[in-house]
Amino acid sequence: MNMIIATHNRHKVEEFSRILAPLGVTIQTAELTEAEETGETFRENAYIKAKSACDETGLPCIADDSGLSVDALHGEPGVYSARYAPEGQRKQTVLKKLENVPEAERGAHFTSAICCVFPNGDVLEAEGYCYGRISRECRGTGGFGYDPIFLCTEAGCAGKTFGEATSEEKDAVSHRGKSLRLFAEKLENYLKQK
Ligand code: ITT
Repeated sequence: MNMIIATHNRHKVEEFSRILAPLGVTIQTAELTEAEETGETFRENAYIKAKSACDETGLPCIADDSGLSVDALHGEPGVYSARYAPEGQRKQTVLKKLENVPEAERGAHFTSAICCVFPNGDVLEAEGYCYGRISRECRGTGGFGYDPIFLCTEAGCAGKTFGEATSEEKDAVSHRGKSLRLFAEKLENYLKQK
């Protein structure tokens, strides 16, 4: 099945294509108006982005709203992950805030909320989480966003930041890998019922 991805983040496009292609879903990009993310949850914002794109194109559209939640910061930056500090200063802002926080209290997780809106109004949703800790400094050059400071603790990637992990290692355990694989399963069931 072909689907439009409602994102302005090229790294998400790459991850979606990588994860969904083997599951039979082909992703296409489109010139879309940037929807205002007024939701208070990842789920609400994913719906806002997918719905706006579906209204604009008349085609099934899929969106991801995601972010990093840091335990010692009471879940910040959370839904504000993309707006937490000026571009280029976000990782350092988190590191600075955690400067005096001991190892045992540096827990964090990523969330990915996926939403797909169909022109008939049907909605498919899925969420995924990935757990880890915030490192003491940036490590690795792979991935994007907060990847170099997210020290994954999940089997298969444990001990590496997502910046140090290969794409395959990240996809196998990441929030987006999990949400998209769950989404693909739901899509298959949805299409069978049609
Ligand atoms: P779109 O809304 O256009 O999809 P965006 O980057 O603004 O792009 P979000 O509003 O969902 O997307 O913000 C997510 C932010 O959370 C993203 O910009 C990163 O800073 C961070 N983030 C999400 N997933 C991540 C990942 O896999 N690795 C590192 N950082 C991630």
